[in-house]
Amino acid sequence: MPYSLPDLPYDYSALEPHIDAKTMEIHHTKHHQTYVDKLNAAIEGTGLDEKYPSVDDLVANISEVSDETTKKMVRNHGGGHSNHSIFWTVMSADGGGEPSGDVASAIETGFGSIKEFQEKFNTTATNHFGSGWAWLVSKGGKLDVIGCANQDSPFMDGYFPILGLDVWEHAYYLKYQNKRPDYIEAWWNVVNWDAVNQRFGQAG
Ligand code: MN3
Repeated sequence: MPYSLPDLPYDYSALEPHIDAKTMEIHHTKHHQTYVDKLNAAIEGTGLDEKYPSVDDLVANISEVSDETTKKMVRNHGGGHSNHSIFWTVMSADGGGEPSGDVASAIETGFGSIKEFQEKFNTTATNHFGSGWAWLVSKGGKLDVIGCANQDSPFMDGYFPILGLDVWEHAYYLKYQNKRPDYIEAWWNVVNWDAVNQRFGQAG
């Protein structure tokens, strides 16, 4: 079965005023939909969607795609589909505040403190050159913060993505224009720490 656009778990206006409704609507219905459509077109007839019903598994196994053109499409559009599907779920109208639960303890162990983690994440997101993402990831039980170019997925490098921030201009330009740091600061107010804790629990 072809991949499909997931519904958002909230209204387009739910993350206001931190992320505006127009940005959310365009981001979901245009940008994310296009990743899904182009991924489906690229893998049509390959059976990859049958072998990997979860796009996360598809991008984690991208090395199995031997045709270079198809591989490039899976990298860009499969990565885009996976990244955005995670992104929507780690935000919430009831988000923000301090992390809690197991992920909070792991962050304190891994980075020294919540503050040091957020500083590292902010620096990675702010300084990422061009389009891409900042991620809190897990590998072998160890947390790290990494930047990914374009729509590259942490799964492609063996990481499990726990929390991600889209720093493509399409994610913030309508409201924040060139002020990416303001967008990053506002975004912490919508981080869904319950969902982040759930993802942390799923990480290997
Ligand atoms: Mn995006």
